[in-house]
Amino acid sequence: MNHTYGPHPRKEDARFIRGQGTFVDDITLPGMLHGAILRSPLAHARITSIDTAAASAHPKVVAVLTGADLAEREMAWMPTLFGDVQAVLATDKVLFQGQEVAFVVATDRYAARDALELIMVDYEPLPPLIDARKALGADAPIVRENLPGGNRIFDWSAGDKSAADAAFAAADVVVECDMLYPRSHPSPLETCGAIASYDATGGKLTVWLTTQAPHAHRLVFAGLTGVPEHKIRVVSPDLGGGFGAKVPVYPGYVCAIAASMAIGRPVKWMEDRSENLMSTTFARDYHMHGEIAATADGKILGLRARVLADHGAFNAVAQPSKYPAGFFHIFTGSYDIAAAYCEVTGVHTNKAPGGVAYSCSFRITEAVYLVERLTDMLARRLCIDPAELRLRNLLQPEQFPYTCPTGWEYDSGDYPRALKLALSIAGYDELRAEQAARRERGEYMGIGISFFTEGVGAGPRAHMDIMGLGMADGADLRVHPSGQVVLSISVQTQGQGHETTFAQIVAHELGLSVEDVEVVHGDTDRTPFGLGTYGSRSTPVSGAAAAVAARRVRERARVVAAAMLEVSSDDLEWLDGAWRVRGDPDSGYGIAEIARAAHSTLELPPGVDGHLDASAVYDPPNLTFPFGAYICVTDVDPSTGVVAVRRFIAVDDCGVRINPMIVEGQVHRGLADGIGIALMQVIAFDSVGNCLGGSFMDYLLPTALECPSPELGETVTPSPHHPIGAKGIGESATVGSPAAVVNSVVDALAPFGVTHADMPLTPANVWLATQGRRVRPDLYEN
Ligand code: MCN
Ligand code: CUM
Repeated sequence: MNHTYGPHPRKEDARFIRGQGTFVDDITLPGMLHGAILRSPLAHARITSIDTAAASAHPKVVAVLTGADLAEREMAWMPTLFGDVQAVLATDKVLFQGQEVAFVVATDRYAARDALELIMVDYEPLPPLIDARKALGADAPIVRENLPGGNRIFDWSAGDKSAADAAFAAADVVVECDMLYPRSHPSPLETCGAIASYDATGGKLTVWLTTQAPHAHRLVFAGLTGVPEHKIRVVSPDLGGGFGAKVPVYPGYVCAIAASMAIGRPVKWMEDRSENLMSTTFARDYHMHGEIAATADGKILGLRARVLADHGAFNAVAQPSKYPAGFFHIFTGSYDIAAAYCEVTGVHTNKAPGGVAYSCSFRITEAVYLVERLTDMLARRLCIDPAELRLRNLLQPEQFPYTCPTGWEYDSGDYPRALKLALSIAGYDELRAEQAARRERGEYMGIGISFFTEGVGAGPRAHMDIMGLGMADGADLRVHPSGQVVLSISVQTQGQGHETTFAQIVAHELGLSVEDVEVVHGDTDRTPFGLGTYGSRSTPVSGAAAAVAARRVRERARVVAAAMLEVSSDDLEWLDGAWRVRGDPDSGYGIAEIARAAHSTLELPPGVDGHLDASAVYDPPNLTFPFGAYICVTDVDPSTGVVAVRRFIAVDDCGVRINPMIVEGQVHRGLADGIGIALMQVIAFDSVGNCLGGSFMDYLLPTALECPSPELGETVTPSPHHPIGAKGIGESATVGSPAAVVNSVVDALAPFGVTHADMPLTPANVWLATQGRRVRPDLYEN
C-alpha cells in the first residue's frame, strides 16, 4: 500500500505514452462543421467594407460571420478575465496583425480555410503604435479610441517613495540599468481550440475547450450568450500544455459558440501554429528602469523601479484585479531591503493582447529578473563576489514570517541554506578558479547566480479576486462502499500530473493506495466551482481543499469506527492509516472497512448519516512563497556570439513535496523555458507592426541540445499555513532561471566591459554586446 508522498509514477502517463489521450482536436461529433478565422494583415487599420458574398457562395460553406453579424447577437465584444472588453470579430478597426475579422463555417476544415481567401475586406491603413515607449507621446496613434485614458491603461505604484528616496540619498553607491524583458510566448504544443455544440431543444450548450480555467470560462460564456450558467457544460479533456496560454477566453471560442447557436450544429475551431504564435496571448514585454542602493560594504539599502508595461491591444489575461501589475511589487525578492518603491504604467499598443502568462507567477518573473540583474551589477561595481553579496543580503530564517516593504507576508524560508547548497553542488570556488585559468587562455566562461522568491497560490479573498470572484477552490470527495474514492476538483491539469498528485494527497490522508483514488477534473458538470490552474495555485489552493475534504472524511469515519468498535470516538486515534483504540494498536479499522460499515445497516449514533462523503471549499489565508537558488555555467565564444549552457544547478524549496519526481519534472521544464527565454526567444515586430515570430523557424524552442541535464538539489521548508505544508512549484524554474543565464553570459563577457545585454542573448546580440553596442531585440526598424 502506497500512502506516503513519494515518486509515484504518473497515472495519466499510461494513456499518454500509448497515444490514447483525448485532446479537443481528437473529438468528432455527428454533423460537426469546421470554422476558420480570417485575420487582419495590418496592425492598425479602419475597416471600410467586408464583402462575404463569394465566400458564402462556396459550395461547402455553411455560414460566414462578421463583426456586424455578431453585433446583432450582442456578441461582437466579449469581457476578458482582466476587466477589459475585447473584439470577438473586429467591427470598426483592426488593432493588431492577426486580429480576428471574420469566421467561416464549412463542412470541412480545408474548405473553411479556402473560403477565407474569398472574403474581400477593404482596409484604410492607420499609423500603427508599435514601440510602447512612444505610446504616451502627444502624437502617438490612439489604439482604443473609445477609452478615456487614451493609450494609458493604468498608473500604479507600491511601496514607500519617500523611504526609498531617503535610502538612496544615504547610500554609498547606486547602480541603475534600463532593461527589457522581451515579449515571449508560452507556445504549448497543442494550439487553442473549441468544439461548441448547442442543443436548442434542451437549451444546453456544451463546449469542449482548451482551457486552464473551465469554470471561469463557463461564466464568461453565460454572460455572453444568455444561456444560463447551469445549462452550459465546459469540458476540458486532455491538454497538450498550457503554460498560461489557455487562461484567456479567445475570440475563436466565442465564434464557434455563436456559429453553433446560429446553425444548430456542432462547430469545431482549432487554430494552427502561426495563428497561435501571432494572436494568442503574450507574456512579459516589460520595459524596466531599476536602481539599487547600497553601502560600500555591500548592504543593500533600497530598490526603485519604473516600469512601462506593453499590454498590446487588449488586456486579455487575468491578474488579480487589485494588482494591475500582478505581483511585480514583490520585487525586493529574497533580500532584506528596507525601502522599496515601484511605479508601473500599462499601455496599449498595436500588438496582440498581452499581459501575464507563461509560467510567470503574475509578473514575479520580471521582478526576479530586475533584482537579480541589479544585484549582480552591484557586486561587480563593489568588487564583491556575487555569491558573497547575496549571502550578505538574503533574508535570514529567523526573519520569517517576513513582511516585505510592499506589504506581502512571506510565509517561511531558509534562503542561505538553499544558496549554500547550490554553491556546494556547483563546486563554486573551483568554478571561479577554472574561470580565471580559462581567461588566461582567452576562453570566456561565465558563472551566473540567481535567487528567487515567488508568491503563488492566488489567492486570499481578502486581497484578490478575478472578475469580482473570490479565489477559493472546491474539492468533493465521494467514498464508495468499497472504500475506493473519487475526488472532484476545480483546477485543470495541462500536464502537471494532477491525477497522480491529488490522488496522493487523498491517499496520504486516508491511508488508501494511490490506485484507490480517482481524480475527476476538466468537466464543469462533474466538478465543484473554482477559478482554475495558473499562478501555480493548484497545490496551494485546490490541493489544500483536497486535504481538508479528506480530513473531513476521516472525522466522519471516526464516528462510524467508534460505533463499529463500540467505544467513544474520543478513545480513537488515527494511526498508520486506521482509526484504532488508544493503547491498543492492533484494534481498529481502515477507511475501506469503515466505508462499508457506513453504508451498511450498522446502527449509527443520532445525527450521523450513512456515508463518508465530504467536500471543502478552501480560501487560502495567504500565498505560499517557494524559493530557490540557481547557478548557470556558460561558455561564450565572443567571436561568434554563441552561448553554450554547460551546467545548470537548481536548488528548489517548494515546502513538502507530494511527488518529488513530478516536482523535478516541473523544474526540468522550467529550466528549459528559462534557457529559451534568455537565449533565443522574442516575439519581435517591425516598425509597421508585422509580427516576426509567426513560426517555430523564427520563435525558437530550446531542445535537449541547448539544455544540459540539470543538477538538482532540494531543501524543504514547509508552508506553515498550508494543510500539508506544500508550496507551488509549477513556475519556479521559469521565474528563476533567465536571470541566472543572463548573469552567467554577462559574467563571461566581463573582460569586454559588458555590464548588461537584453534578452534574448542570440549570437548576434552577444556579438554586438562585445562590440559595446546595445540592440532593441523586440523591434526591427524597416
Ligand atoms: N507538486 C508536488 N509538491 C509540491 C508542489 C507541487 O508534488 N510541493 C506537484 C503538484 O501536485 C502538481 C505539480 O507538482 O502535480 C505542479 O503543481 P503546482 O505548483 O501546484 O502548479 P499547478 O498544478 O497549479 O500548475 C500550474 C503551473 C503553471 S501556472 C504553468 S504556467 C505551467 C506549470 O504549472 N504550465 C505547465 N507547469 C506545467 N507543466 C506542464 N507539463 N504543462 C504546462 O502547461
Ligand atoms: Cu502565469 S502562466 Mo501559469 O500562471 O498558467
